[in-house]
Amino acid sequence: MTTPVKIAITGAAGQIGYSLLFRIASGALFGPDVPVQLRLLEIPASMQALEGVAMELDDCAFPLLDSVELGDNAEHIFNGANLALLVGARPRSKGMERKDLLDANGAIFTEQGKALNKVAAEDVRIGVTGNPANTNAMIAMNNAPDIPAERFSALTRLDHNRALAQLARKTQSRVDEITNMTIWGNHSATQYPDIYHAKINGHSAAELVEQHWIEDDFIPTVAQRGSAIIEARGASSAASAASATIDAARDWLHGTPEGDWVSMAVVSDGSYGIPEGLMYSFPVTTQDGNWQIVHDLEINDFSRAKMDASATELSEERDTVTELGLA
Ligand code: NAX
Repeated sequence: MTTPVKIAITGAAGQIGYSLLFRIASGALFGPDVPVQLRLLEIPASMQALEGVAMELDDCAFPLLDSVELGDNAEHIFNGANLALLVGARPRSKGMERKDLLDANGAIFTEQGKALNKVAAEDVRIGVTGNPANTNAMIAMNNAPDIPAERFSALTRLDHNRALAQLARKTQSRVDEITNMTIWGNHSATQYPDIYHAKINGHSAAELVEQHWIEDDFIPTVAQRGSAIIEARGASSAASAASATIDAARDWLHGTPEGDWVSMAVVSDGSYGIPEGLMYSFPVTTQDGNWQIVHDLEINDFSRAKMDASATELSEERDTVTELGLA
């Protein structure tokens, strides 16, 4: 029998967790032949809810679900994890300043980075969905000195998928006819969805749409999609965020198709003038669980300004967490 993969998931009793666990247990991430062991982390106050979720996992009788471990201790849950999906985070509550949010989450991701450093498997990959995802991932990375920095990534795949869907709708094409979409920067309102390199059936996407659509419709719709969903649903994106978390991990581990790339927030090596060490979303190709930033793309002035604005925001977040002693 194939050795089961150990997947640690934090915030497992939350809304994203409620979609994510069942899809992973049914084989959506590792395919129909690989058994999975779920190791689920929650805070003490949510352990009872997590037990309910685990009962439902039992009741699905998933053939691929080898075991489920629940706990509120990061070192216990991360023990031996091959993949850690860090979804749980402290949400912004009323009256909370950005700095307070970074502080509260910094404490969580400092502790989890240290725990991963101590007990995760040699081959661990760590995907951060919990917001502010880019900076949380940077904090975890900086607190795990024995894990290579390239093993950390923050989720901008939901933004990437949203961009594909909007472009497909506008051009009356199918999402699988679109390649080379890019999200640059932070998973926040400053993100820059870039279609200047995207292709639809091999043709330049930017030539098929008007510039004013890109500026006045496409970019704001993608960047503000999360708020639009909260407005409509009364709750933040959950199933789509879970789906993107799976897409991101699957493509990271199993590779991108020839000629295409995906967007992942990864540690900057200074490519495209983005300050080193920031967790910034780039176009990347992946192979055998490793990613590489796509180099030498031509960047026009419009793109440059937007890429820099998002880098500035991430630098400010980094300054704040550095002042707080978290990174
Ligand atoms: P929920 O509030 O429904 O669930 C979060 C869960 O995390 C809760 O059950 C909570 O008890 C748990 N938790 C909090 N601190 C924890 C800790 N230290 N260890 C373990 N568990 C902990 O939020 P949900 O809608 O599931 O969203 C989860 C996170 O994803 C949020 O930070 C959210 O902002 C973020 N998102 C990120 C997206 C992205 O594209 N990167 C998009 C969707 C989503 O907004």
